[in-house]
Amino acid sequence: MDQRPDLTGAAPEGAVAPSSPTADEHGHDHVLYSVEDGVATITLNRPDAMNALTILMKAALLEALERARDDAGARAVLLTGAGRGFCAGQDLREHADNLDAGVGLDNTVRAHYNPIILTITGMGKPVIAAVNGIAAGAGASLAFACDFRVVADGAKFAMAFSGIGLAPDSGASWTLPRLVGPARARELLVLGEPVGAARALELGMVTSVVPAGELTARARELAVRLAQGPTVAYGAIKQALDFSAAHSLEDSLEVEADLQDACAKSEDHHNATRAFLAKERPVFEGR
Ligand code: T3D
Repeated sequence: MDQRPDLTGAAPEGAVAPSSPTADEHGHDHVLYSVEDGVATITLNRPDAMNALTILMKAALLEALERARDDAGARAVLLTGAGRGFCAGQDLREHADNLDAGVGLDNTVRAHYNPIILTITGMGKPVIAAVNGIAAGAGASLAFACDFRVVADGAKFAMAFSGIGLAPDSGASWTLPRLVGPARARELLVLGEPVGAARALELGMVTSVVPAGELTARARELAVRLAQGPTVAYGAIKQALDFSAAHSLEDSLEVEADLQDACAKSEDHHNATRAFLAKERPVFEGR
């Protein structure tokens, strides 16, 4: 008999039907999505397990990120965790079951983590991580893939991969050196020591550290400000930086020229230029 756990999220016989495709057999939504003031908030919602990522949860997170990407009413995205953790990375209970069943990683890195990271980095609008507590393993990688990290003063980052005999995934080998430099990234990934919020700020891993009680308000403040900004230009800035990270100056100049042409066609650019000349404050509509 197949001993592998059912990772499809399908309800076992007799269970309450899920309330949505992202809910478990008890009707509990593992990822929440809401939009207010132009900001899509995505909340990892398995607080009892420090928001560790199961297959169901990874599928739900990817769905929420794609929804935010395609949502014209959302011009910035806020990613946070429910409870005292941001995200403890891969759910190790599910992982152990997979190891016992002889399926190893069950292709989850390629099937889930990679598309999640590419959807965050490829999002044509700013993504802010509101890091409310520990971000470990792939949970830290999720935060590193975002454009901004607003972090509660009690939060920590733990590059927990080596602690369980794994190498980094979810882009940490790409994002972390770009945040802290190659030598520090090597140290953090090999030694796997947790890094507190204040040290993370010193190292350049995070945008700002705020008192825990102010995290939601401060992260939202940044997100709302970004949601009122020139969305087309923000998307182009992200594309230009990602491209230049792996290309020559000559090639990057070409891409900058193309992106500038696209920005110059945006209504926001036309209106902001007129507003400057009229000595008025520009209002950006995100198009
Ligand atoms: O498929 C693949 O596996 C490949 C992908 C790998 C990517 C990765 O993310 S590898 C890294 C995996 N994550 C970790 O190694 C972190 C493991 N967790 C911890 O080290 C600690 O739990 C924390 C430092 C995150 C928090 O510590 P603490 O003392 O504040 O809380 P706790 O008591 O350890 O955890 C609270 C509960 O969350 C606890 O459940 P319980 O005992 O009350 O029922 C704990 O088991 C659960 N939990 C925490 N992390 C995970 C988890 N459950 C499943 N998976 C986890 N990753």
